[in-house]
Amino acid sequence: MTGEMRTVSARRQVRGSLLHAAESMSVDELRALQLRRLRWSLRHAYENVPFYRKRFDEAGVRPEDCRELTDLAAFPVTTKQDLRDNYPFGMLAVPRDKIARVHASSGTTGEPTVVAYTADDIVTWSDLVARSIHAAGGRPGDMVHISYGYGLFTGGLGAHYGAERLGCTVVPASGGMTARQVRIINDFRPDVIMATPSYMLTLIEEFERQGLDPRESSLRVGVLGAEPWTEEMRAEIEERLDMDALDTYGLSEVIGPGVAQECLETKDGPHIWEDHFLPEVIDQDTGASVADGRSGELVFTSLTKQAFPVIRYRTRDLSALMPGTARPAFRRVSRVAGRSDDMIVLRGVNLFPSQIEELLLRSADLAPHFQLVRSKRGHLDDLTVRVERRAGTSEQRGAKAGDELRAAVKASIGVTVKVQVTDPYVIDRSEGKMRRIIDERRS
Ligand code: DLL
Repeated sequence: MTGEMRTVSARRQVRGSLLHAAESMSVDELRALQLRRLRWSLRHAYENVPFYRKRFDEAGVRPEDCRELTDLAAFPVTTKQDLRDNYPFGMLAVPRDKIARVHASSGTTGEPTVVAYTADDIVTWSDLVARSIHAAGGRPGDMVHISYGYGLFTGGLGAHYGAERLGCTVVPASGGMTARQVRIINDFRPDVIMATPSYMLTLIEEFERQGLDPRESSLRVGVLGAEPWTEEMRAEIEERLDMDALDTYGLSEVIGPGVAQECLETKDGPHIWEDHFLPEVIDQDTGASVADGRSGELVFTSLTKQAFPVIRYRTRDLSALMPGTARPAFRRVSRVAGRSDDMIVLRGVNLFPSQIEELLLRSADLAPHFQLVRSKRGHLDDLTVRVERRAGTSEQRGAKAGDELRAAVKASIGVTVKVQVTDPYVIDRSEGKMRRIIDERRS
């Protein structure tokens, strides 16, 4: 275990470039590295986590049965429920006193999941977030304003350590106190901002409220993620802020931010840092492997994590694996439409909030602030899209845009929804991850 641990944090750089050596590997080199690390990770989990030992034994597989990357498919998957069942520290693969940090996510049901890091894991994580910020266009010496929440959420501290690792000046703003954040951005003149896309909109609006032109701000690059967003939202943010907005993807159980990052030169979806995380896509119902390019549930196996290895962790995120472009050896995730938990099944039709976002942002009269309210009429489920008309749009034009949105939803998703167009500034603003769905059916 120690041999692999040492190589994990070794940081080689390509001469004359800020690219990490791994970023320019060939596919063959990457596959060989993945196999070596995968075999280590399976053994590490089996030998040190009773949960994995039991699961592997029940499935009749041993770490040494993994001779090819495809052999991983024979190993059992791990679910969020498994992590909850082992709350708080049952999934740790190192003694508690070797843990340098814990984070936790509260999840939708309120039951927390704990994740943990050794000091080496923190170095790996920092390297990967540094690599991500760099891929997005951040450079050493840049000032990075971090609006992801600090605390048990992995966003704030994950981004912070990565930005420091890259050699940036970090402004640890965290979430909230939006008026003060705008003041700080205006005064300090940061180059890069890290925030959820929905909070980025909140900040843009606050700029305008303070009489400042967001396009005049110093911000050059946004590293935006932690929630689903669309190409239309990217266009909105880039236009209103005059900066490049890049998608960043990650989840606590796998490491936090720094799992996959979109590159500035191609802007075509996040590249997965496959030298540390082996991705698979499976059919949600049958669990069978799905070929690259086909949609399904993303599954990750950590290849280098010490404290909290995850083997075939089911993310519940729906996506597809696409070939690498800007970093040719690393596959990309197609835009994550959302978690299967966020999928609304309305009279038999599946629908994600991001599909509504895409349609409503096509209207010049509707603002990108919306919520989906689920209610019941008799036995029938209803869905109301609450959306604001833009400041400057008349009530009448807003109502017309609402009618058009309803028709567009019917035409492209195939389901009838209600649309309620409100006055501007009525819908709650995001301070982090935006809650899009309000369920009134049980109240
Ligand atoms: O949100 C980690 C993170 C922090 C990622 C900051 C990026 C930036 P969790 O709180 O565990 O971790 O939530 C993870 O958020 O499974 C997805 O459903 C969703 N998610 C994260 N990034 C994206 C993205 C952090 N770029 C869950 N697009 C994941 C769509 C995303 N969904």
